[in-house]
Amino acid sequence: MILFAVVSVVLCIFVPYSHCDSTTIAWCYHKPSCNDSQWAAIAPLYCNKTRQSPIDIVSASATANANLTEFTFEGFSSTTSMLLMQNTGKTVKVTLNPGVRISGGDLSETYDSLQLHLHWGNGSSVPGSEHTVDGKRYPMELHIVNSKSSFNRNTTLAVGDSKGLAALGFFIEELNNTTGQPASWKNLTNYLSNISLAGQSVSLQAGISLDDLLVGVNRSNYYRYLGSLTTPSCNEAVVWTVFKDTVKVSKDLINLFSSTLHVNDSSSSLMVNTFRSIQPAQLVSTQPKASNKSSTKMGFSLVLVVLGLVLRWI
Ligand SMILES: *[C@@H]1O[C@H](CO)[C@@H](O)[C@H](O)[C@H]1NC(C)=O
Ligand SMILES: *[C@@H]1O[C@H](CO)[C@@H](O)[C@H](O)[C@H]1NC(C)=O
Ligand SMILES: *[C@@H]1O[C@H](CO)[C@@H](O)[C@H](O)[C@H]1NC(C)=O
Ligand SMILES: *[C@@H]1O[C@H](CO)[C@@H](O)[C@H](O)[C@H]1NC(C)=O
Ligand SMILES: *[C@@H]1O[C@H](CO)[C@@H](O)[C@H](O)[C@H]1NC(C)=O
Ligand SMILES: *[C@@H]1O[C@H](CO)[C@@H](O)[C@H](O)[C@H]1NC(C)=O
Ligand SMILES: *[C@@H]1O[C@H](CO)[C@@H](O)[C@H](O)[C@H]1NC(C)=O
Ligand SMILES: *[C@@H]1O[C@H](CO)[C@@H](O)[C@H](O)[C@H]1NC(C)=O
Ligand SMILES: *[C@@H]1O[C@H](CO)[C@@H](O)[C@H](O)[C@H]1NC(C)=O
Ligand SMILES: *[C@@H]1O[C@H](CO)[C@@H](O)[C@H](O)[C@H]1NC(C)=O
Ligand SMILES: *[C@@H]1O[C@H](CO)[C@@H](O)[C@H](O)[C@H]1NC(C)=O
Ligand SMILES: CC(=O)N[C@H]1CO[C@H](CO)[C@@H](O)[C@@H]1O
Ligand SMILES: [Zn+2]
Repeated sequence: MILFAVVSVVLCIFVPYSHCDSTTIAWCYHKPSCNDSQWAAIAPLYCNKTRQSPIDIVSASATANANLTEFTFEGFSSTTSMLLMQNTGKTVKVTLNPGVRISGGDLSETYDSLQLHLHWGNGSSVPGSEHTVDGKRYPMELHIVNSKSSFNRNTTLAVGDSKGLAALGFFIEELNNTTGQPASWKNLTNYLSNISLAGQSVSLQAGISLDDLLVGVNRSNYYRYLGSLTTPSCNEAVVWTVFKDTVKVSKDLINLFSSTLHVNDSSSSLMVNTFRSIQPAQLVSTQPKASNKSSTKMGFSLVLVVLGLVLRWI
């Protein structure tokens, strides 16, 4: 989900969140009676178009693009960048302070980082990432949503531009045989109990940074494609970056999302399977393979050995 807020903030400012869903665009993920197969009918402007997200990334089909250089991450080491955590009824969202920005990575300009949110299945045993790689779905996916700085955080303008938003996707994998790890995720998930019902929010204490949450990910290696918001109204305005490395989080913490958060004020309806189904493939690119010096060297030695053997036999 990206920017559920675009729809809700604009249209639901005077109505409670619970009515908001039903009076604007009522949409759901995976219920038999209400699921993402209906989005094209509910939000026909974009959800039925041809540049939709998420997709299955076929690693062998990703083309090499040397322009996909390093990003520059500003404010990612700040321990005061995360302000407020909210249960939106569709996800858990953390609002970021002004001053968090990304550039580089073949983006056309600097983008302001607005918020992060997550997608999940039903505990670590039912995976719920949005993107998949070679058909593999990961337990969870973290999205950091960024908007062209020239739009000055105006998301209405950003969704009207085919590259107005840049989304960073990080897969969450299960870290086995341990609990409460990593510490940054233990800290973040501690707040989930404060926002178990839709519409609730909690202020975050200083202490953890975005870098802390992204521990273990080499951000030099990623897939790139042009896609859309993964929630209605599915605007085709997103430059997607999906990182190859995963963030490893212990099972107990992954399980907290699907066992703590609710989709409304009824404590019986847990928020589970918050991901859109896979959409038709798009052209995906990635960094060219590093020239393999060791293998070139090895190949050369192999030639010498073979040559040596041949010479002995002559
Ligand atoms: C999705 O909703 C439609 C009703 O609109 C239903 O026919 C279909 O079975 C549902 N799909 C799933 C997987 O539940
Ligand atoms: C979506 O597009 C497909 C093919 O282009 C079409 O068959 C279908 O009727 C469309 N659905 C809606 C709700 O417009
Ligand atoms: C890389 O950037 C250059 C200069 O902007 C552009 O001409 C070229 O098409 C780009 N290459 C790819 C593979 O996108
Ligand atoms: C999610 O998992 C729990 C515990 O395993 C189970 O009781 C529940 O039925 C599952 N919910 C869905 C929607 O699959
Ligand atoms: C965003 O830009 C649109 C179009 O220029 C404008 O109508 C709207 O008031 C702006 N929103 C905010 C919050 O500034
Ligand atoms: C942890 O175990 C699960 C299930 O056995 C496996 O899918 C996953 O890759 C493992 N995680 C790591 C980081 O090896
Ligand atoms: C969050 O909830 C815990 C109890 O689960 C409580 O001790 C704590 O004060 C709450 N924090 C905030 C910021 O509301
Ligand atoms: C974890 O969160 C608490 C507030 O709940 C904060 O005071 C503390 O500094 C954080 N610890 C770490 C290691 O980030
Ligand atoms: C990250 O990946 C790049 C490219 O594969 C590599 O050159 C670099 O050494 C890696 N960085 C770390 C810290 O492993
Ligand atoms: C909460 O959501 C569940 C599932 O969507 C629904 O069955 C229930 O009626 C809702 N409760 C309220 C009070 O809106
Ligand atoms: C480099 O070559 C070695 C030996 O052939 C191979 O084991 C290794 O996987 C290669 N590395 C890359 C990044 O292709
Ligand atoms: C290194 C280690 O202890 N691995 C174990 C982790 O837990 C799984 C079961 O969840 C075992 O199969 C591994 O041997
Ligand atoms: Zn998302």
